[in-house]
Amino acid sequence: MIIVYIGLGSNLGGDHASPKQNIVSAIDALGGIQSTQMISVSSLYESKPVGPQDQGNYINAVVKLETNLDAIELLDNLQAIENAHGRERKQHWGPRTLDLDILLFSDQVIHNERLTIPHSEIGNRPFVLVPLAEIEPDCVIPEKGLVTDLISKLDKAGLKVLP
Ligand code: A4P
Ligand code: MG
Repeated sequence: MIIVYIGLGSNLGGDHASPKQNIVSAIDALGGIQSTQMISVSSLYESKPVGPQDQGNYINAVVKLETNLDAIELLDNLQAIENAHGRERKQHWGPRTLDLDILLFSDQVIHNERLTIPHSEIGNRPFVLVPLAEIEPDCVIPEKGLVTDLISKLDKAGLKVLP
């Protein structure tokens, strides 16, 4: 079994759901992936958008899973869950009902046409690192270092934990 961390993000509702409801529903769907178990779930966090500013605030969370899938099989499952939540791909870093990113896949470094792991922006994003550290304070990110050291270099103002 391999330990993986998935970053969840949403800043658009669908017909029947808010961004927060999209995240809650996606966490449920992640727990149902074949050959995969949910280990832990962070709090939900709200922050201003990184990238284009003419979009709403994001809700983010991180989950820890254990899986027998390989990284591409896991990505296929994540993209199916994104699609089931009304994901449309229009603008890079633009608004989305659901974004599921593989942050870490064991301690592996992967670069191919479909995957970059660790996620390319992981070191710059408090809305990823803070929930990751909440569930795994000793987490080491390959090629970047200890999650808590990375967090100490970032501006965390504006990142709010949801009650
Ligand atoms: N891909 C490559 N590596 C990975 C990986 N580790 N995990 C490929 C998942 N997918 C990966 O992604 C495009 C392609 O990335 C996929 O087909 C997959 O093969 P996408 O989700 O369709 O679109 P995108 O918007 O171009 O890229 P991405 O990586 O999802 O964007 P980001 O970097 O996640 O940024 N602000 C706040 N506050 N919170 C947010 O969550 N998110 C974004 C999106 C912008 N601003 C934000 C937030
Ligand atoms: Mg993505």
